[in-house]
Amino acid sequence: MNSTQLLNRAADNIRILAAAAVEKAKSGHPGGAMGGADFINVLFSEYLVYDPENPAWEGRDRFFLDPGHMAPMLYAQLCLAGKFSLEDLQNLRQWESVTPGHPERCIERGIENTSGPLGQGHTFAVGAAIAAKFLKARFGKVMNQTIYAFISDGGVQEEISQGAGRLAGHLGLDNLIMFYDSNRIQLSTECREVTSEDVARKYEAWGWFVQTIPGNDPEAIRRALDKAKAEQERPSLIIGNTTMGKGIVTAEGESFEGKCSTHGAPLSKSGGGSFEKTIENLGGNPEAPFAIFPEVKKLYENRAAELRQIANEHYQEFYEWQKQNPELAATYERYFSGEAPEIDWTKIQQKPGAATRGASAVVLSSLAEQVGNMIVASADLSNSDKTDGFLKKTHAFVKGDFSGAFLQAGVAELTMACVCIGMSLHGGVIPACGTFFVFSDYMKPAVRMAALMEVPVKFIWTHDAFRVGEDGPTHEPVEQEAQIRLMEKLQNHHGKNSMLVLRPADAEETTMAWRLAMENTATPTALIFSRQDIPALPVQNFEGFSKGAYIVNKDENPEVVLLASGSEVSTLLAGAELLRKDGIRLQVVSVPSEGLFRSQPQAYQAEVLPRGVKRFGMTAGLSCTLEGLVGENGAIWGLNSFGFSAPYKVLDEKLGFTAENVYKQVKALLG
Ligand SMILES: Cc1ncc(C[n+]2csc(CCOP(=O)(O)OP(=O)(O)O)c2C)c(N)n1
Repeated sequence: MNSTQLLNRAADNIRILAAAAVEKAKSGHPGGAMGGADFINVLFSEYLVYDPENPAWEGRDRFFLDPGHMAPMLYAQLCLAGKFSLEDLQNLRQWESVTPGHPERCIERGIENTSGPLGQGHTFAVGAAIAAKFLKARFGKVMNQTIYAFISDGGVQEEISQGAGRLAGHLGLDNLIMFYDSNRIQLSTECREVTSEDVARKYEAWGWFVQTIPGNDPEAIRRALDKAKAEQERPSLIIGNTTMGKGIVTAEGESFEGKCSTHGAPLSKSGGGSFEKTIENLGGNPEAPFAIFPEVKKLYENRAAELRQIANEHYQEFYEWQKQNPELAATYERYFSGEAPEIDWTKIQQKPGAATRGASAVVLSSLAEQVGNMIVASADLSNSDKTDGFLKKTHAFVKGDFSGAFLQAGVAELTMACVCIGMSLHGGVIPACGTFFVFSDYMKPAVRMAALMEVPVKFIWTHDAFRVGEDGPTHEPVEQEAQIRLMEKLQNHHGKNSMLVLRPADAEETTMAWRLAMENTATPTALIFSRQDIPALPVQNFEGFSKGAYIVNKDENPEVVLLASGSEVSTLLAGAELLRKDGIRLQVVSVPSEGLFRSQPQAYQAEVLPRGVKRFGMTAGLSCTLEGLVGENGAIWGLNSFGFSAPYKVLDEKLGFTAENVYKQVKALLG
């Protein structure tokens, strides 16, 4: 056990490095980082189990940071652990540095998740804890890792904490330990100005084991961590009453702790704190603050040696287990390979003319049998979004039993999305989650993070258009498709479309959509499905689907190209019949993904959308959804207002989504 004096010295070292990095960058957040240093130091020097030589080791404990603005604390801690250099800290927030303004996922350097939008980080941890339970139920003690999370006032206030807290408590995630850095200060106010809730009782009511401690006291932190580790029923919350900006003093040497102004400004700009005096106060050299104290270096060298030994013991146990369970071990390797699972798609027999949500259920039912590490979730709509196709072949998680593979997330779309992202970040599992497309609005902040982190979560969104009908405009997505397709236009840092968005036009296309989703291990995928039945397309070979757009049928020398995604393709086909009777030559195109289509060679694009030929697009979303494809020499029939409450066939008539209107509009276009 390390002496309290040494632990305090190490925490002061973190405070110095964090404050110095922010000072040098001339921007950043020192106050919270300085207050949280004691917890993270005890965690990393005595508890967190990982392999210094093999950062991606599947059996490692994970540390999820929620307040990404506390990046200087994490970087400083990881610098002590040898994952960053002092020079890296000096480059905080600079172009191409490995120390960006908020931490970005980098397993090699010990960063499990990108954080910044408050509330999401700790919800990822809940997802990771569920994934760990799922894997433990299959592989036993080789999956014994603990998931740690660090949350601040901002994260506790974010609404998502309700969903995360409820789920973790309900599912009894005793492998989750969260530290709440309660410094009573936030960005522009003190916490007491915006909240008077009793956080401890709130988490207790959700079924958590809650301890409240002095959060800058290493001995209290250690005692609390020991108790949390021993807990066998509930997730743990350690509320640490900490001091914002611990150690900050003025030029006169008086305390300048507990001040809002140190939340987001270098000490020299905090309106009272003195950088030099603070570094001195913390036992550092203001002339050369970027230094690791020799005794702290030794502390972390010793810990690294211990960790190597601990990891080796785990590896020995693993090899023993592998020897005794070769098949299971091969499955384990496969799950953690991150590669697309092998799926026999010929086993999937679709019923022609089904709604694409129903066709999705057919696929999910088969995936439940073929993909042992798939986890599907629904936000209380499993029988409507048809994720129940999967559920019928398995069972939902319950406290103490994670042998199933379905998460009933309750009515909490953002939580569900973040939990699925967290499962994916953990590794070893393939998560998917479903709800109505209109509620993708509730999930967008998480979708953006999934895209940024490049995690292959599958988002299943059904009830894709106004054909929800009687439920009325609140439930009818209009602008959602245009919104989510922006993510296809946005590139990730690997130069790829940050998301794959697919809206299939019939049951067979739905199988193809799922196929692309399962093969896509590089980005998240959106699958947008219809509520209503759709006639089968007159297509024999659906391979063109994987190019993002393809010709469904064509006449020689077409005068006009008709294009759409989803059920509007069938409406175009019906309109095409009427137009052909007038001798008009056509090419009908299904475009499940504009982003994917625009990634194809020019020659292919020109074949599907020949230059100089007029185009007519139809979309149940905003017209702008198709603008990029139709161009200025064409016309688009879209829905440019909110929807209305009526049976969907009436809406089709009233809103012009009929064969007759296609005929009329195309005739007008051709003049
Ligand atoms: C979703 C979201 N909203 C707003 C912000 C901007 N923001 C960053 S930190 C912060 C306040 C954080 O207070 P606290 O969590 O107590 O951190 P501390 O002041 O202790 O560093 C806010 C509002 C954000 N990062 N994410």
